[in-house]
Amino acid sequence: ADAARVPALVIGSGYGGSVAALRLAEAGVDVHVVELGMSWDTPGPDGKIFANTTKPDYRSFWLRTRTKQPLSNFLGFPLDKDVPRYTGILDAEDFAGISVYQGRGVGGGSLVNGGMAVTPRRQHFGAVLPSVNPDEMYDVYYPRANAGLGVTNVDPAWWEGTDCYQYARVGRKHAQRSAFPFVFVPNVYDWEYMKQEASGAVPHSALAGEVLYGNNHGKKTLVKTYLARAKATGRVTISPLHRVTSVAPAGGAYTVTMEQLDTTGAVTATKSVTADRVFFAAGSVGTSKLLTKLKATGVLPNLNGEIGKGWGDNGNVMCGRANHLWDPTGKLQSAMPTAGIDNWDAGGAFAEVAPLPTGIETWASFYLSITRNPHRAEFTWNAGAGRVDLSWQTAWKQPSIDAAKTIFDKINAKEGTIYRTDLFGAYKIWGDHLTYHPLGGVVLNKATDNHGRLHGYRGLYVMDGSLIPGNASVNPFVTITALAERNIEAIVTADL
Ligand code: FAE
Repeated sequence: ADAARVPALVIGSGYGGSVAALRLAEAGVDVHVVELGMSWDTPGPDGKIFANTTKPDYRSFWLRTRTKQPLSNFLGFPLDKDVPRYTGILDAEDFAGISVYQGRGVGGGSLVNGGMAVTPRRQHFGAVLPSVNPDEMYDVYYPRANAGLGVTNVDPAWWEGTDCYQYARVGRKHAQRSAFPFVFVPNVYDWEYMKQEASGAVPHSALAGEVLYGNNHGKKTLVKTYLARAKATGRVTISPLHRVTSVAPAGGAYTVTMEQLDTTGAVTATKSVTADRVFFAAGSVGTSKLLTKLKATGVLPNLNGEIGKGWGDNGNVMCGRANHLWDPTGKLQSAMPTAGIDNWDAGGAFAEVAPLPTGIETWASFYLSITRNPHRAEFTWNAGAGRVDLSWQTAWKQPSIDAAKTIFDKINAKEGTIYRTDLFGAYKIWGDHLTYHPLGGVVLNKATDNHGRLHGYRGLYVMDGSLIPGNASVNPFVTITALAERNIEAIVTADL
């Protein structure tokens, strides 16, 4: 990390950063990746690298002394508990009106996410990325991204018979009885591994509920796909536990300043590197916060007025339904979702049939809905507090709740069932306090050109979810990856 000069520095090792690192290295460029979180490669005292979803511990949360579980309550009992402050894997980053969940570590969000790898329906793409030619995306870059990520479909015959997807079959039955389209969704999980979990041949991973705090076996994270290929080029180095704090012009290149952290989050060193080109891939929130601060504090004054704008939550809202006693969802639930209810065109909602892997029968159906929510928030520099604020308001979730109700009010009426009121505390039906899918803040073709080159500075690029203006109509990482593949190809061809 102390090397005086690097040709390319990538900030962050999630989807955008991993694609950039691989393609630059393949083009013969030496790449230095700087990652805020840890390199998750060392087992803890229990012999496992990652903690279980049902038993959060010091590894689970980013610099918190108490867990902040997305489902905070169960049957009236609060679930959160004290944990030692540690550079753990899941960040619940609190802004005034919303908590934004993000992965922390080498591999970014791929470490903690559900692996749902969804390509938006083509007729919706114009609303997702209006300035991008859909032909090139659907002919070239979506296929390239899906191949690079290792996306595949569950074997439908196995899915029909296995105990661990009973909850999804119940979800299908209810969707179909209310005449909603029920769609299978691809995933990056290794299905052969999951079959062996189910037959007892290998250690349980998805079938042990491993997802939110990392997955010890079957999920093909970026560490196993793009980052493995990037490392194999011999041109990529990664510095974990380093936080980039500044990128300043320095005679045609850039001085990148970073803080090294220990596992309590304390800064142990401050370093700087000169980079010819800098690729911002710190995620929608990370990249937006950095650029908003650097513009406002006069470090990068030529960035344009679009910096920090166009942020959305992908319309995320959660809810549970209480099923009848004769309709159990199963005590064994695979943590990797495989299906959704698509009411996007009629009601503005796509509902993932999500697992509730508690290890006991809950008679609950649980859903994460992605909805068409028109609200867009802005990041601004708060000079007094020395931090970046986000203008999102909790009340802005109402259009998302209304959209989700187009599905679940109908299903409840048909089935004679009700919403669960015990999952988010205080008789709340809707999980409207959070998002898993931050998008936007440095929107493509506004804050950058149509390929992610930041306006105002040669050699500065944005590669991550901050380019997508707030909504992807489905789970976002395939689109983030495909857009990064498209943009880096243009940059390698024209700029290097
Ligand atoms: P991301 O993957 O967040 O990577 C950014 C990286 O930059 C992180 O590793 C940060 O630690 C690092 N970083 C941040 N600030 C700095 C800094 N100052 N210096 C150095 N490094 C920094 O960004 N999406 C799906 O498509 N399907 C799913 O099933 C799904 N499930 C999800 C479940 C959960 C619980 C969560 C939290 C997210 C889920 N997502 C899912 C969303 C998906 O993981 C997310 O859209 C992508 O990870 C975003 O990719 P980026 O490359 O934008």
